[in-house]
Amino acid sequence: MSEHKTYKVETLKVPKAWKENAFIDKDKYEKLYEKSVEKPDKFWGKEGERLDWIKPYTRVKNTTFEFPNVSIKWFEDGTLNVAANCVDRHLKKRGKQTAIIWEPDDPKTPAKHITYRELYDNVCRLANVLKAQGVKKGDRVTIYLPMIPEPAYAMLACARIGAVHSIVFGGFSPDALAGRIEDCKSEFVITADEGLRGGRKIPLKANTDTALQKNGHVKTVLVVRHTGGTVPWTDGRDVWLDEAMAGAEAECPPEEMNAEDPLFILYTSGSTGKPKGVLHTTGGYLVYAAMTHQYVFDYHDGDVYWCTADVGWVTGHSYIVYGPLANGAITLMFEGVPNYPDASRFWQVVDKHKVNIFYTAPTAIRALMGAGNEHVKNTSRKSLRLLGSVGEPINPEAWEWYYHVIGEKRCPIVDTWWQTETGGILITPLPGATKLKPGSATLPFFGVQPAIVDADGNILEGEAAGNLVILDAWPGMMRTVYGDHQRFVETYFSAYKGKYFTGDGCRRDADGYYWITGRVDDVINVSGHRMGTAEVESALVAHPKVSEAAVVGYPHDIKGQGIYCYVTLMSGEEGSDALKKELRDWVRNEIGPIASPDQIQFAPGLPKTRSGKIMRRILRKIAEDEFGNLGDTSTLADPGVVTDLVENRQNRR
Ligand code: 6R9
Repeated sequence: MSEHKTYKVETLKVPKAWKENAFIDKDKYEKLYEKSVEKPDKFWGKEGERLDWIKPYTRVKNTTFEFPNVSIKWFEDGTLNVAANCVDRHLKKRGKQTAIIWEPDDPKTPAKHITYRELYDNVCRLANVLKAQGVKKGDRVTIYLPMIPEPAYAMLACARIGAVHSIVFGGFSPDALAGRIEDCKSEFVITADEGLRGGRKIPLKANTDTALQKNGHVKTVLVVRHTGGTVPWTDGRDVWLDEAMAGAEAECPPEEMNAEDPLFILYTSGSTGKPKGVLHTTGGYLVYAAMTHQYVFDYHDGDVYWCTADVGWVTGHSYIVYGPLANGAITLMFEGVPNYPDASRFWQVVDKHKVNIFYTAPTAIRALMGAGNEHVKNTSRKSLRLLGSVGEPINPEAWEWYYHVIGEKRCPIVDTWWQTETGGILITPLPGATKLKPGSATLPFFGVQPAIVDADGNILEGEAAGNLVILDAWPGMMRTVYGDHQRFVETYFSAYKGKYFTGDGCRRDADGYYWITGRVDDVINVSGHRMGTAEVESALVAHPKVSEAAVVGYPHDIKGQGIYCYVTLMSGEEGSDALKKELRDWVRNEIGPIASPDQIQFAPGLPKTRSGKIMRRILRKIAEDEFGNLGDTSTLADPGVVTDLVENRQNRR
């Protein structure tokens, strides 16, 4: 990668061309930011007007972070419908405009352009199918679909009738799906015959059936016919969605929802226990998703906007579906992967659909950078105006490559920091306002008050490094953990009382710019996918030959972090390459391919304190190949285990 080293951007001033085009310049950012934190009721009261309300709100902000009485309500006496805001209200002006461009996995399969009128018909029909199956306001609907237009129809159909969707990423295993169906007691599942990614089929319907062997309460499985592959079928429970929609009416009145009624649940990993059902509600979430989509991506009417995330993650929720459609945008959904049929695929899609705004993850950028510039140079990319990054810290080398090679120095890069819990982007440049520094997510969005605290929770001023917290509420934030408000309060508000704790470490430089350094808890970020080390550990110990396991992250060139597993076997069992493979397959099966271990080290023992706590600090160091500096090991019950761990380390550089 030496050819990239010659680029060196320290601080990039906002060029005139960006400023002229943008909604927000520096002056406006500073004035509005101040207003947003000083007079939040006034600021957000005005912003709320970007939506169509059935009954306008009179109260704007009613929130407290006070432990343990945390309570978040925005626009609480207003009513509205999310689907009406994302679809119906655009029909007059944009009925014939494309809402969704769908680009399939195989470049030889024709793309689809779905207009707002067609989107309306599909959403209404699907909403009527749900109703006919008995789905009522407040019911949970689990969606397990590939990257085709149907998940967008399904999300909006749920929103239209007041049902709460819970999307499960199509790469998750039957077990992971079963757990998520169980947790929210969902009686309805929408899936497809098969998914398609990089030419490979994913047996979604078969996975669903496996998951449902454990969930007797599911009444209906709606199945999208996508690849046409044969699937197992249960009469009386399974329904082909195309057939049901063909027979359904294309009109369905939107349900009047309170601003604080639930919109969706999305499961995400934490440092302990099972994934949490993050709950987002209706009014504040949509205001925030729409506003951030407009200003961060500087979205103007007619722009073609492409976010490469999967709808199974929060980025897909807020920035493929809800934010863009609330703004009447043209949003592209891509079924495939960056390197199929080859590493030019992203840029070919950009050229094919004249994409103006492109939003992806650092892991994809690093992988494509590694594939070589010839895969970029054979495309034009002239349509691109703005580039975005999300999911993990972007290393300066990848930033520079993205900026110079992909954007040809024409496109600002917005490095957007946020979380499933935050609902939308919190720290980010605004393209017409913010000087860029490669690797920094820069400054807070309107209404967001970040702070850096030390281990005791003292707020640090000026240049500082510590843990990132947010001091006050914003409209897009999660409201609770589904079914477990106590867990919500404990997880996010107990470490630093009265403050929302992000789980991320952070540094602030002399210009007040924020540099996110990564998770400080036992959450790892593998190719932008977030997972708890505890989840991988419990998958491993579920294997009959495993007695104990400890999992840590370690730096990985492409994935950001790799998964390093220390495994202690049951007595009498012998470690071998065959067993490593078996364990790898086992974890893929238990959680999904994204959790596949990169390194497995068999260990006779794990470093524990006398009270039996595993000292992960030591395991992280060894996984990083930094064994020369293990720190204090004197509190270990048996310091001898460390010698063996170092001798048999897997990641030697
Ligand atoms: C949107 C999303 C959240 C975690 C977050 C942080 C990391 C996300 C980042 C970033 C540095 C960025 N993260 N964006 N770190 N710079 N621009 O990714 O949500 O899947 O919940 O992950 O991802 O560690 O805490 P989610």
